[in-house]
Amino acid sequence: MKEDIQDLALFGGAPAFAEPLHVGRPNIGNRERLLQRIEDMLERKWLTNNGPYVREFERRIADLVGARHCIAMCNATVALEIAIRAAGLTGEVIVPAFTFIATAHALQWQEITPVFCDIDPQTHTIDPCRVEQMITPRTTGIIGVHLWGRACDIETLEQIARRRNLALLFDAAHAFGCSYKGRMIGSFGDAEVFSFHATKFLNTFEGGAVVTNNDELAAKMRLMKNFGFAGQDKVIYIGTNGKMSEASAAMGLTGLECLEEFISINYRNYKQYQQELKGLPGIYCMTYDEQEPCNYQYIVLEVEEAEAGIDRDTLLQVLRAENILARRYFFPGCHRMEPYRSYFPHAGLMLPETERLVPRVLLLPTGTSIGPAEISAICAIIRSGLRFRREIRNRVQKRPN
Ligand code: T4K
Repeated sequence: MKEDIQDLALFGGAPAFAEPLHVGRPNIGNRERLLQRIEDMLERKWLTNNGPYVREFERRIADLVGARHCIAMCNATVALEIAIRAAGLTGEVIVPAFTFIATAHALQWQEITPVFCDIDPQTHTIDPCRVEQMITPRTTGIIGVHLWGRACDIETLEQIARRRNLALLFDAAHAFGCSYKGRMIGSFGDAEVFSFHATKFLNTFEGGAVVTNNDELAAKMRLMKNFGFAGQDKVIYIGTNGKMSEASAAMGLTGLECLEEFISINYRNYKQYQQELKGLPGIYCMTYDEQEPCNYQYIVLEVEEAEAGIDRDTLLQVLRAENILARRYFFPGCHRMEPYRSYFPHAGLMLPETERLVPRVLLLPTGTSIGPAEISAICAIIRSGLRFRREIRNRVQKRPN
């Protein structure tokens, strides 16, 4: 353990980890099962285009989340684009600025303006009270994001959408395996979109899916993800290539068999971080509602500089020097990235909670490739970071970037 200032890598000690510890390390699942599936796939010589693994994966996902339809896709960004188009969104759509850039880009890509809305500082999700204020005659929809797997205030968003006649979609990229008031995420709003990217709780290497109870929407999205084909020589709609491959679905099916294991490891890691960081001034480890099923995929700290005596970015440097590659998701907020910062240079004025949060959030490594000893070492380094904050601040200020 790093008890002394000389032990910290910033002050000449050896890094705590010889190999980097990443946020977002993939949960792999049972390799033998995966390789067997790949072997079968090669034998079958059916690699993509709605193959048997994709169909099975879609069925399993739909059953698990209690939705009538699951349409598997090549990634969540394309899935969002397709859901947005199929739902008929145009003009302006209200989204949180505190999300991964894909949520906003999926709109702008189709020349729909993302209107950035502030978040609730407790949940980090879109604030329904603010949503009402952002509606204009050009607004056609709302996209809520279940950030970190914690559901938006779905009920209130549904009421607003109904009352104002708006479409309601959810970016559920983080929320596979999570619930809202006892019901699995996946059947709310007009449609919800999961990501199965390598870094997600369940992964298909790259991948995503739209889940919906709306038959018409589902049929449209199935066409759209396959160039609009409604038969071998018949195209009836504009479409793109959003298909998931068989190898991806094989990975997803294998992961689905290991979900309980993934959750229990994530939960164990989460409880250990909570325990070991408890009571540290200015370090707040985000909590999950343990009454709701949840994937516990993200360990999210908020660093309150005034109390901790160290700011988030300095703490990040302390960790990085030790080969702990913590991340500042979702810094600096979509509204401060291009093209949005040029389009809406003053958007931040409408986003006080987002602006307050983005300099504070830090994500720590978790998942199946990290164990109790590593978490103890990470927490000890954070404690040392706070203990030696004055010396660290001087050292970091002197370092070139
Ligand atoms: N909506 C939301 C709210 C999202 O968070 C995302 C994606 C989307 C929509 C869109 O979903 P997809 O279209 O991607 O399905 C990563 C992911 O690429 C992205 O999927 C994810 N959110 C976002 C939060 O994180 P980057 O730019 O941070 O990726 P990168 O390469 O820096 O990797 C992240 C960390 O994961 C690093 O510490 C390294 C580690 N890693 C990554 C990969 C790919 C591994 O250890 N192994 C790997 O194979 O975006």
